[in-house]
Amino acid sequence: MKTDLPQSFRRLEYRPPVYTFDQVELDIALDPARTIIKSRIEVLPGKSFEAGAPLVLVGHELEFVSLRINGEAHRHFELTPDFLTIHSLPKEGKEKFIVEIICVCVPEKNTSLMGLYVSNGNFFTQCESEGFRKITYFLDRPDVMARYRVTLRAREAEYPVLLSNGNLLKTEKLPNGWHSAIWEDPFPKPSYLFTLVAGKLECIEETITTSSGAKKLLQIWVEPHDLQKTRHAMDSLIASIHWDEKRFGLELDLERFMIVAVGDFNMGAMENKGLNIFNTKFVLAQPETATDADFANIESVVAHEYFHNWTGNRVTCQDWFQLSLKEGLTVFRDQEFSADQMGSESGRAVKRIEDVRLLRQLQFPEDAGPMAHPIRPDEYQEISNFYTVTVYEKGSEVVRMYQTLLGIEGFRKGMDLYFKRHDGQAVTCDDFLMAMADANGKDLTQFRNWYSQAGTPRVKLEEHYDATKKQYQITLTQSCAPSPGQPDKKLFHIPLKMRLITNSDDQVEQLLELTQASQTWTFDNIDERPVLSINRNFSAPIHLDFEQSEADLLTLFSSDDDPFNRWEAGQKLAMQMILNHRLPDKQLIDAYRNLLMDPKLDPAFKDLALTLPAESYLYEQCTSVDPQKIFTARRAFRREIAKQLQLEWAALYQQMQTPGPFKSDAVDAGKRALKNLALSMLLEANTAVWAPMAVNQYRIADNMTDRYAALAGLVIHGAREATDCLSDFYERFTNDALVIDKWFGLQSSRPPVDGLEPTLGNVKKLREHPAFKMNNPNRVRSVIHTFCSNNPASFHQTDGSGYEFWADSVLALDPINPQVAARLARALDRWRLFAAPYQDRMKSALERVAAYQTLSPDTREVISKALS
Ligand code: 0A1
Ligand code: ZN
Repeated sequence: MKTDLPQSFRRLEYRPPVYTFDQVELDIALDPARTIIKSRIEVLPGKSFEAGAPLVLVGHELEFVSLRINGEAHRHFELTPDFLTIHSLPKEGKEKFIVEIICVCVPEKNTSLMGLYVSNGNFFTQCESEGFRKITYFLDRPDVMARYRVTLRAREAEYPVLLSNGNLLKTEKLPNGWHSAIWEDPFPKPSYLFTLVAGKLECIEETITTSSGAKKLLQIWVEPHDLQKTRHAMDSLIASIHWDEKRFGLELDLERFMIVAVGDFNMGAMENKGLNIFNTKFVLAQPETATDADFANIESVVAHEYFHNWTGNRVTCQDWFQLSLKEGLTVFRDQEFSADQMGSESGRAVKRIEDVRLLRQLQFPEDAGPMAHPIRPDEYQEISNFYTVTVYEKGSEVVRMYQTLLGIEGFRKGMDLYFKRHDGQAVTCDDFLMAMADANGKDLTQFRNWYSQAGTPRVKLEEHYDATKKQYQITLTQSCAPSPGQPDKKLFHIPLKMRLITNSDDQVEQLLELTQASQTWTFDNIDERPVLSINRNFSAPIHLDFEQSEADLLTLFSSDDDPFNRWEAGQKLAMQMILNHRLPDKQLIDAYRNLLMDPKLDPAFKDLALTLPAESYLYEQCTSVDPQKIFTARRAFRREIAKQLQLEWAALYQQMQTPGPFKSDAVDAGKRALKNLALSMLLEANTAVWAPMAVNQYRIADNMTDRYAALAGLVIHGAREATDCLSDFYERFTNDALVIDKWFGLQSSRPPVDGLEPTLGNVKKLREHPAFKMNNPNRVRSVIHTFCSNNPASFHQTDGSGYEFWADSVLALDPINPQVAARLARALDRWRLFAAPYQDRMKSALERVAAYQTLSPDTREVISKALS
């Protein structure tokens, strides 16, 4: 019977597979209109096997052609849109048997970009999480790990390059202009790590020697015209390989490792074994076309995918509820790598601040909204909706807390034990926790609650100083608000790094472990009232409720030796004032000035210290958000800093110039960041006066960071010169899709400017622009997602026009690409947090989308959870 109720999958319903696969042979004849897939699978009884059990394979949007078992045509099967159920197996399935299936798929019609698809005339696949079922009927689940041998066939003139996982065994010319390549992957893998690529591509390559003395071939494959933009990705790959050997003793296990770039991709990149597929955005860069942020992102995504080779591929997930096992751990590893690449302690701190900013801007709202879920979710309807900032970024924070609790060496011991126990297996988050606990003899029972509970814990802090006893006390009380399906929360194990700042400088950093509802710590022999620096380096991902005086915050902001907390104190001061509609007072302006002019401080740190908290983070501090009021208060606060420090900004703009040839290192990138903040502040202070300087920077820039920053400053501040520069930018870079994405994105992100047409009108025009393509995720994200998720003051209008645009866009995108649509659908998640006029209109827009009968399961889950 067909039911319209969405199907839910539950973690506790996990059963090991009934059958499992040993060797898998695929023979794929590639044709955009009709690709023929022949599979030959060795099937064995699995852990849940019972004699006579049918073999149930999943398949989606496939044309079934034939089935053979042990070489004979087999008729005992049922075929439904999603399953091929095979009955009457030889010897009741008790012994190994061979299944051979032929089926067909249509890559050129595949706009979902899951399974096998065509992008700019070339073939690519995306199988995580459940894309392999769109290529052939299979046990498409991560705990079925098989060895693959793959034969690819295609017309040679159109598809000269044929790639798949592992090692190339053989290539051959075939009749009628076809050719073939046979690839074999020596490592057993789940189907989500399978991939193939075919087309007109070229590569740069390098040979390196790894720690054991083995030679490895590294290749980066791109469309021929992009070849000169691959150097940075290659350097990042080599650095990642060496870093993983040094930090974790993990060596590349394949003879060759390839990266391929594709312009149509739903996510950032994918860690397929030995053949990573990347969104072009995270591969292609040269100074003229990519910003410093792009360079840094490429370095971290290349590292992330490479690190998955061990954390994800060698040891994979038992089921998709365990996604954070590989993702949280791998994000932690890439964050640590990028921090080390900064080349200094202050650089490490800058990276940490950037990561925490992102967490608070994106993950804290998620954790407080209708899609809140533990890093190891208990239930999902569509797993692709759970590639979230919670699973990734909060997951990484949880891994970081092990390191905080166990120390760097203890953490390494835990990692070593994890690989010793589980190499080649599909395991759970619990297995990881047990490896950490056993390797260190530490009881981590209560730490488990970080995996099972959603929501950001709150820690309330009360301090007391007794001058006569020379005693200082702090009391910490933890709580966590209810989240969907979790009304009551258990206590968390929260590691808090702290230090008492005193004039005598005699206190050292300590680690407090908050495990009870409320705990008090007493510090003796404290001669004068100290200033508390707590949750240093953001040791726990919590909300801290601590009414620290402005005087203490100013002390921390000017002298805390923990750079994270120094930054944090400044953020807190600014946040409190903005939310109270206050402008920065003289003391704060003086503190900003001293910080900006301190020659010992890293320019990148200064840039972050003077960057105000994001609007989305400010929303989370309120009970009834008026986005226009918050925008106005934040902007007024910023303008005041800009005006009061205009001389300093002008001086910094000069001091931070980086003469000589362009260098993309962290030092010069930090200088550019601060210089461009100075430019933006000058434009904020007086647009008309400073616009010519911005135009000049735009014109003479030899790199995209400076050119884009100048253009952005002009656009965002509504300078009259912006129009000409925007046209010039489009013409200069017409043929570079990633730069044109920036052109679209910048216009969509323009906040309201007095006297200018609201941004929505322009966004609608951009959607009609000949270069706008609804089936290219990068383009869609740069126009639509940017407007709906990254331009709050333009999006949230009392007339609801932004929400209507959102609803129209979700409905238009959903039939083309459900994953990209479902992500856009999340833009209204926090609707209940807003003041009445906004909230009512958001609800109507959500209901309009919900009323659509034919929504994809992806979008349906997001919308129905938002409304529930
Ligand atoms: N595992 C990848 C993320 C990823 C997930 C799903 C995809 O399907 C569209 C693509 C990529 C990572 O963590 O990098
Ligand atoms: Zn990942």
